[in-house]
Amino acid sequence: MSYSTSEPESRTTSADFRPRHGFQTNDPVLQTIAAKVDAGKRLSFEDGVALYRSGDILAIGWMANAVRERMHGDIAYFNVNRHINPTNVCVASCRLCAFGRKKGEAGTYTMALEEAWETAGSGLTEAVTEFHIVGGLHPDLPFEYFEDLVRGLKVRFPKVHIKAFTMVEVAFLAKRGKMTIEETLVRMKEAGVDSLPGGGAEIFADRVRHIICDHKIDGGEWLETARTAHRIGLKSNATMLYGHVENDEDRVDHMLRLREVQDDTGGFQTFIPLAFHPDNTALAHIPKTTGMMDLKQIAIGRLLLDNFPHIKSYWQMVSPEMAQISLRFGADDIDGTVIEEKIYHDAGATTPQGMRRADLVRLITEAGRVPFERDTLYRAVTRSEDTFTVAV
Ligand code: V47
Repeated sequence: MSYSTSEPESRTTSADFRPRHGFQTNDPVLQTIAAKVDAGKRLSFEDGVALYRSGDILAIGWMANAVRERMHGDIAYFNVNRHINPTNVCVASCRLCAFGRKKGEAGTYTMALEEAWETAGSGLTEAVTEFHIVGGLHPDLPFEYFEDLVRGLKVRFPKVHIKAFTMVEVAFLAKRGKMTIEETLVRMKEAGVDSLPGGGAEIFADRVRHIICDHKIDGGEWLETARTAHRIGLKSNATMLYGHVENDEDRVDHMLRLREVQDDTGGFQTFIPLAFHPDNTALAHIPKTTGMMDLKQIAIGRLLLDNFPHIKSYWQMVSPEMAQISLRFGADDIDGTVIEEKIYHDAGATTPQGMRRADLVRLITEAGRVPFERDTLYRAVTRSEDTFTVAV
């Protein structure tokens, strides 16, 4: 298959945007927030908390949908991607995680480079445009392993965008390799990393991080690593893990800290709220998130993060059905084909491992949106029988 791409600006419809339905709520707090949203004014910390405390999901969804349609019209983005997790060996022991395992424990794996390259090409029935690569913090793998992994992928799949390594992995590899964050990112970029995924952000508040991931870099270090990536020209995403021990204030604080960095760098592309999956983790006693919370999270993300171009409802995480409905509650992206997912499936996810391109198109179309195949940088992908082109 072949593909080509075009610039995203041409697809916005802000000039002629008019909400299609009237806004209704009896809640005076939401009415005040709606007036701000309508005027394009930035929402405050207190507004964010008030949105979480409200049960009026239709009013919240209406506002988020209005913003989403102002930015993207009816377009809903998806991509054809493949996840690769080179190792599950991890020194961190995060309570939130069911994927990572200590060295020597049962069930550990580390891909040889040949195996990783072979995995990249397997299940490739629809010509992926992105490899999404994240893994454990392996105590012994040298930095060169990751450089060689990326270089080898670029040689074998020169057209495929490599979105690789979370801020947490970058900081870990920097420390182990006795390099600065910037040196590490520059070497990764030279090897062929094109952008960074948004993982490892969890919740920035120290109190929460101490409970769910106390061996990881702290929130300030995550944000500083993102700033550095953006400064050297690497775009990234940003995630937020919700539905565990955090409260409304922690979530709002997390998003406002992201918004602050984005004001300075403009380097974030997409915000991805991730619903916590408790099975097989040290926090297995925590109940799974509910539909109400999942929808609210997407909508509030869209409303608070006024400087983020995209909000993704990751179908693997919230289910294809919920991702589809999210396209009317603030989301403009549902992620991609994925092909092989390990992190959530180890934590009890019952979603499929991957979806076909046609399934994603159907989900979007039935939501009354217009499916738009994007590459990682949101350029249009045009496919022909046996190849694809990205308009630049
Ligand atoms: O960083 C780990 C989370 C993240 C669990 O950038 C868990 O396009 C829920 O970041 N329950 C990795 N979440 C995934 C990720 C991601 C996914 C899709 C797209 C993009 C993107 C990024 O998954 C981790 C962590 O925050 N995670 N364990 C769990 N039990």
